[in-house]
Amino acid sequence: MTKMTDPKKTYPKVDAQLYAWPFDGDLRAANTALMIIDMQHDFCSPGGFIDRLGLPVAGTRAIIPSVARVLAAMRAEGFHIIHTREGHRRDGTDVPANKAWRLARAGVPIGAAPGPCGMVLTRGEPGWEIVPELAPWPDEPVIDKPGKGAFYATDLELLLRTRNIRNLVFTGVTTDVCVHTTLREANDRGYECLLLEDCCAAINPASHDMSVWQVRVGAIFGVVAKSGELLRAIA
Ligand code: TIU
Repeated sequence: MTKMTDPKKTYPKVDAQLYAWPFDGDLRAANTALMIIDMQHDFCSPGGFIDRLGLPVAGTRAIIPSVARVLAAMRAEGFHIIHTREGHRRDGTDVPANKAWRLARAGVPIGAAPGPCGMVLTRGEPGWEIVPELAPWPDEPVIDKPGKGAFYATDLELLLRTRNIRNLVFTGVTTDVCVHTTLREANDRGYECLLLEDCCAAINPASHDMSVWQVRVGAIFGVVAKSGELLRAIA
């Protein structure tokens, strides 16, 4: 089980770019969550959605140990941990027509022709499960989302509000799609966002670099650090 949180313990700021994070120095386990975005077989494993599109999963798999280190450290200090999964209802009633059409066009239709990980992006299928190295603990919320952003059509915002969470640490895949969409949604809602650049990955490394740059430049959506900086602050 998660360690009891000392609500008053304040950690030093994280040495991030463009500024030391969080902006006002209020970094506590009680007001801060680790967001682990979509570390599912569909994005990280052979036979999953990305692999069936003919795209490499080496890059998304490669971050698993770094995310696991941050997860262990934040669990040990009693921080909130929130996992997300992209996936649809088995009957397909929550799949927008254009998403279904695009995936069929790409040769990996939702709800048809199961592969080694089952039907792609479908709740309950093996490919939809989170990789075992990062498996959620029973008391850690898992947000099931039908789209790229974790705020749309989910109870994430309600959950953050009822827990008084204000700071969000972003990890997961893919940097340029679901991580970026969720980070942008969070920033607009006033959440103080930190992206850990060595704990997220895109299919295309150049797109990852540009997505990280977009956050770092002008701190337009938040700030960027390597996981070592966060681990140093909460050690
Ligand atoms: N999790 C996530 O980023 N979903 C995607 O659809 N990613 C792609 O890279 N397509």
